[in-house]
Amino acid sequence: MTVTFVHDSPNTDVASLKRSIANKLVFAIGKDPISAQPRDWLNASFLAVRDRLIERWMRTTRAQYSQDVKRVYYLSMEFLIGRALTNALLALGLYDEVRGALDELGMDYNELVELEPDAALGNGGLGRLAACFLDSMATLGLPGYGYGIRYDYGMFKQRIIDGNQIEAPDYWLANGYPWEFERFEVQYLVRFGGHLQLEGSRTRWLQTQDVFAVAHDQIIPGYDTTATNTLRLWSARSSNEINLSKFNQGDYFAAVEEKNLSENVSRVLYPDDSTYSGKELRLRQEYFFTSASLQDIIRRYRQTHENFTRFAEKTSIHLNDTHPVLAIPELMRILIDDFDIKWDDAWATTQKVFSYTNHTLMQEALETWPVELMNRVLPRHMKLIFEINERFLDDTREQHKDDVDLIRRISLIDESGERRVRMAWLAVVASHKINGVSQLHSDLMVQSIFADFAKLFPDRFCNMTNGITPRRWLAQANPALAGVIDHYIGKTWRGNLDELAELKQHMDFPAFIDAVAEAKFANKQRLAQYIARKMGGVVDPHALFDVQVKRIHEYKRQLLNVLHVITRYNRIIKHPEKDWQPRVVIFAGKAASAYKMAKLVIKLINDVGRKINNDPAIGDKLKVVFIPNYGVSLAELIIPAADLSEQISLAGTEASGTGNMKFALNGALTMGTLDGANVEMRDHVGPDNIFIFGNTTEQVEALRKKGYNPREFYDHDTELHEVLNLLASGHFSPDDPERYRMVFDVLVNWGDHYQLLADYRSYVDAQDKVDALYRNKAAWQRAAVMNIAGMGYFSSDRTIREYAEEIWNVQPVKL
Ligand code: B1N
Repeated sequence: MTVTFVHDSPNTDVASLKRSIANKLVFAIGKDPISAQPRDWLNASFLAVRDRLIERWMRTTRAQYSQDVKRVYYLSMEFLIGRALTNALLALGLYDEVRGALDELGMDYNELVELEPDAALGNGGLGRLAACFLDSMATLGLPGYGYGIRYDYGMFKQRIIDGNQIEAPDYWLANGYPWEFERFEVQYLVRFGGHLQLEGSRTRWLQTQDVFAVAHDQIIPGYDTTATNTLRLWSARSSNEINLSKFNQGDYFAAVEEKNLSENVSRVLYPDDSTYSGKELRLRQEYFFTSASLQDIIRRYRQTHENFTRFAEKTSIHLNDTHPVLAIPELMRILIDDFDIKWDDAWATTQKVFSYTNHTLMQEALETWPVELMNRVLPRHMKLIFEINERFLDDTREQHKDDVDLIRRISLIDESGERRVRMAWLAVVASHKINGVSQLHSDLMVQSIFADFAKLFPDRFCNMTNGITPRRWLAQANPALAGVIDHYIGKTWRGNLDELAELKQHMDFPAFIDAVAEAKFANKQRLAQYIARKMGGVVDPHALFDVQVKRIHEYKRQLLNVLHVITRYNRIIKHPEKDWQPRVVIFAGKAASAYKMAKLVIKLINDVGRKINNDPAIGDKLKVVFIPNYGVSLAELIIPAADLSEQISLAGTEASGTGNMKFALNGALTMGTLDGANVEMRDHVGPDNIFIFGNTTEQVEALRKKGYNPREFYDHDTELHEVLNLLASGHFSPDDPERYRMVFDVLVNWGDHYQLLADYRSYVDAQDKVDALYRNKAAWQRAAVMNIAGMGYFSSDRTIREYAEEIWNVQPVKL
């Protein structure tokens, strides 16, 4: 039987949309227009827009089935999606129409969109990259699925009280989330604990504690295409609603508690970025979503295939860092235990299916799980990992005689102390491709953490430089600049960002340069208004906006930025008569809740701000602002308003960075080290249009080898000396003069791990060059345009095309 379906009101003119929204309000939300609140109108708009995505979605899914396409599954613990409404409207080309419809209904679009919660199911760059990748996969028509966890609580909300970060839970689902479809019928059992029983050659995993994973789907629209993809997130549901025997014995609380405990696995996102916490619940989360995803992937494959011979031909599974690495033993388990497939065949399939992205070289981020814990929580997987390891080490021994030191280093089990499983090693051994996220990072990766493996498997390692979606990060976030660009080169850059290079041809038109400058000024006014409204501070949009927004982490060196701020403050105090270039230094970012030093840096920024902002001798020459609760939506407001983008991590520590790209795309100039993707950005915008400072990775390494002594810099640079002394003196913390003693010690006495003092002079000198160039308005604007024009390469469309061709071997679906 074929069922035909047509939307009751498929039209997309203002009148039809108006009717749809009103109908949704009444018939889906159940509200009388007379008493409806703005949030009801917003939800009605979501539903009306969602209706117009659904037909595309179903057409795409049907086409994928009928063409028996190869699918790519992107497994990620984090998807930092942000808001969905404007993104969907721009993808559908219905932005003006829905605005118009709401206008006629008496609602203000700008006010309504602010009510949509950010889907903040991620920490920072890694999670946002996954979201940009979903956008690009859909836009390119690739059959790509995101798989992750539907956390009840996303990234915590940050409040700043007396200069301190205070965390509050982010219950983003409080008002419902009309974008998602809950799939009660798509449920898988995920098992934990229990024990193993051998029956002949067969291993049985028995007496487990089980939890259901329930699917929640979100439509991912492609831009300017009917191709539409799915993000499927798993939520935990207790397998035995409540423990009836306890209930019957009268212990009501114990009965309900068990249910709660098992459902905790999808309760909350771990707020750690680039670090690793090693908590049992985290391991359970990792297995929970990879197991459900694998079961779902296999179910989908088996709808059209009888056996596994073509599984690898039709399936690519990408591991976003090591967090989903348990998918490897999980696939082996399913193939061997559930489908009776021989080890060698199962392993060959596994190696063809998996690929893995490494996102950091930092030791503290590398996941290693104690064997004891793995044995307790996932005994079958631990056993499989041991066997994978044994076979891998045997093979290697054969080829490399008995290099025992090599074997010790590459073993999947770290035996140096408490035995631990090295998840990154497992990912490398089981994947056919392993990539870093910028050229520098990929080079360092094969020289450092994966040096042994790069010798064993040289063909597996490659680079995929990160990118960002121009739809959200230019068209949506910066309509003012997007409009100017449209006027000069047309609108198709949204789908082909290389076209921005055409802007260079207009460089000598003062009208063009002026229009770009006017857009920037309007964005700065917009941000200044936000700062005034939310924080009560007054900043002048004519000043240079110098912005560092990202997670607070020592390696990102927000503290180096503060040292420059204090330097500038000292200079102004000494020479108030000089003609200083006014600056507003803007910070935003969250600190992991247990990260003491990062929290102290937040306090310091706020203390320094309070002192400087209230000093009449400083006035408008220098302001310091910390904007609370940084996230995707705030980034869309802040980044378009920046003149200067601070990308100042110690060379060799930031794998790529993606904020750096967002700023340059919006016409900010970069103040950066030769780290991560900054290196490639310099190549694309030209060395004259970027401020590069500080030691290179090689110099950092050499300094470390020879024995870096920060005190030499403290002793020999009088300006630095003064800044550090002022910090330690309690000048910025009269209420607690000792507060920043530790900061001084970290830098001067305890080794200055991230070499701030070594880069200080070069940084401050580069900041002087910024002031000089900013005074030459025409020269600055040209450099800004060269940044915009040079950013085509950093579209995530380019990145995803490279993954599709070089790693996944997937083609677009034909529609
Ligand atoms: O991934 C981004 C890069 O642009 C950044 O340079 C990099 O720092 C970031 C453990 C991480 N690396 N590692 C993480 C996140 C959460 C977690 O629990 C590690 N994030 C990055 C995209 O490639």
